[in-house]
Amino acid sequence: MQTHPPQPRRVQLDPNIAKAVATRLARGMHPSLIATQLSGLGTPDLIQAYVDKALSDPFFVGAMSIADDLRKRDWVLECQRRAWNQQDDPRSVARRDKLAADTFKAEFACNQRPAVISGLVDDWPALSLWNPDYLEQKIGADTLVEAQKGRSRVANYERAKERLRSTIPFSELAAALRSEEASNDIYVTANNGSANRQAFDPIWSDFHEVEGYTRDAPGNDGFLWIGPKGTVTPFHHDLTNNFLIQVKGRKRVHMIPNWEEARMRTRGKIFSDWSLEDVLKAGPKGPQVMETEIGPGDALFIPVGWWHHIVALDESYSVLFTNFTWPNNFTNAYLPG
Ligand SMILES: O=C(O)CCC(=O)C(=O)O
Repeated sequence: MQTHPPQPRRVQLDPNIAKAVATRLARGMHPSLIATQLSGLGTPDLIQAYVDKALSDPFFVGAMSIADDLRKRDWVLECQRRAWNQQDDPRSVARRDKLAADTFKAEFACNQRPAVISGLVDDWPALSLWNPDYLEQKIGADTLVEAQKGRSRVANYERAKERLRSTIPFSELAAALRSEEASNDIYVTANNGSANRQAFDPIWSDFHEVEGYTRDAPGNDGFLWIGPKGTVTPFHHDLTNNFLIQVKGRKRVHMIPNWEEARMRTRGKIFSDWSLEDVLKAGPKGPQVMETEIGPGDALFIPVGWWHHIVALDESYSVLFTNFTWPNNFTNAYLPG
């Protein structure tokens, strides 16, 4: 007599149950635990029937092999997290003064560790010169500049940055800088860099490359972040190593290591759905957060892929470099072309 292998029980698929079962299977959860977790959606027999159906589908089984690979990679990242937490103070960002570039490269850049380095730009005229009156006089009150404007009206203002690009006379930015009131409404960001390069040319000689760290790179010789007290750059990561030099004012910085990717609620490739408040409340289930403050003359190294959230505590002027004297080409490993 011919025998047939048992056929999976036929079920009329409820897409919500199918999705709930499939995501748990892909995370490596045992079917009995899936049945317990999903008891609100159906009996253990019904949930088992969904499990059998998924595991007999070659498309699902193919996708599961990718899920297995990803779980292995998450384990590698989890090992980094645990090892990092064995430090005495895993929540603080290292500080160094006048660090030689090759020591910085070996200790921080190649190890992908964040750091604040002071004393590298003490000779920049910008440190003593930049304020709203000086900039207005050098750039011109009527000169048109590009800024992100209307940020306070849009919840996801960084994701909506293309829509919020606005052309304003420099005097409008200067007035916002002079205001005592904290505001996140107007901010000249790195994203406005190419549009503003010509208008800001008169202040470009107020700063220069950081010897040994960054190099002269035509078309990539710095980006400005200029805004009033109260600007907020929400959690995101960049696809390059960044060197954010604070010229004037203080900024509070929260950083999350790149090995926290799985906990980051990533949205739109580089943004996160976490607010600062929620991430600080999340405790050990959430990503681990580091905190520091930068002030005039500090250079903050933000390793590629590290999440950061930055609040200006004062009227603030920063210069961002990505043109290190060593390679900084990581983008095409994620976004080819
Ligand atoms: O200073 C800020 O507001 C944001 C800076 C930033 O995101 C960066 O340098 O990557």
